[in-house]
Amino acid sequence: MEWLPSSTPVGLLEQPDARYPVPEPPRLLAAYRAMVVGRRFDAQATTLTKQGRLAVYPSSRGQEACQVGAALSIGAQDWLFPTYRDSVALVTRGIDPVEVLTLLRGDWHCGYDVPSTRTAPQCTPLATQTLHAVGLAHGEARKGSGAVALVLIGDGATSEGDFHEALNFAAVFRAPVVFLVQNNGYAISVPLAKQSAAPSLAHKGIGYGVRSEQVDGNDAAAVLSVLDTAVAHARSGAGPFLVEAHTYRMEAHTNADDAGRYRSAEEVERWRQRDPIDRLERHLRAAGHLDDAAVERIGAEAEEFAAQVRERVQDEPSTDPEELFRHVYAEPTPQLREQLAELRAEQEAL
Ligand SMILES: Cc1ncc(C[n+]2csc(CCOP(=O)(O)OP(=O)(O)O)c2C)c(N)n1
Repeated sequence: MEWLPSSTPVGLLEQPDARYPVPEPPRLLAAYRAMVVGRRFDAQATTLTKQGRLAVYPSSRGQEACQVGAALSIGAQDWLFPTYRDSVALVTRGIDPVEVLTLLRGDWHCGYDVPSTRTAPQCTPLATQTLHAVGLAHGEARKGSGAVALVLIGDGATSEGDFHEALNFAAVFRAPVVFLVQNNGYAISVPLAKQSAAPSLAHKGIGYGVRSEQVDGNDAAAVLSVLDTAVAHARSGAGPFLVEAHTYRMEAHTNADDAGRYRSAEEVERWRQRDPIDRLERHLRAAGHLDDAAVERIGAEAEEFAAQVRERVQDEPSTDPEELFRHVYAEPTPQLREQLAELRAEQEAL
């Protein structure tokens, strides 16, 4: 059955799979570089929370193959709809890393320019961005632009009604949208087994008539190859595609969470053995595409990237609290006017 996802997640790094080609070495090297830089950026952002420079940061350490795969599988004309956890995907897409962190500094709702980057603001309410992505993809199809929307979502968010409405609408209207579910095992402290009884999250697409596949989310070659297929499928007018990537969140939900309370150190260690960067590095070295000098050079590049972020984030944001009240309604409601007056009184009393 062409429509059913594979019974086991597609993997390519350790064994061939006739249905999915291994991406060419230059692409895998680009993915490796982006994963190393992304991980260093992620660690830097976590450090900035400890210094009080960022309010909160949801780490994606361990999920780099999904993050980088998402950004590299679409082009500049396509749209990306990320969640709060997808900062590494945005950095890989070429968005200024300090602009990516602007929201987490409490400076603005979104620090980057949405229309020119073709990247929606990082979405915190679970699954609402799936509907935005489908609507936008449908609009692009009607314009005949050839653009595709790729929407990122977590395992827990597939329990939300919005996700199901989005799948249904996308299938009926054959919208050019790709859903990438990063199944990282937990919705904060709730394991997948307590969230879903489906045989796989990829099966959730099938009931709606959405072509679906599951992939080893810690295998960068497989993630890229399956996403290539999904994006080509959507772009050709064949309709939406859902990819479930099996991965693991190595850190806590955010820096404010204690993951030791709901999962074992042995479980975390098992996943550390399947680290996506180590696996791609081993593959590239064995094939003669990567050596010690290149690894060192990329590591130094990642350090430099983090140093720049660190330095630039030291500048105090120029937050104007009244911005909260702008762009809400064309005509502010009486309640908003009242709240704004209260804020002004508080500011004056300071
Ligand atoms: C509509 C909605 N309900 C509840 C929350 C609170 N919440 C924030 S993150 C989260 C868990 C999400 O888990 P998952 O979708 O698996 O994504 P992950 O954080 O693992 O990347 C919850 C319940 C929210 N943000 N939005």
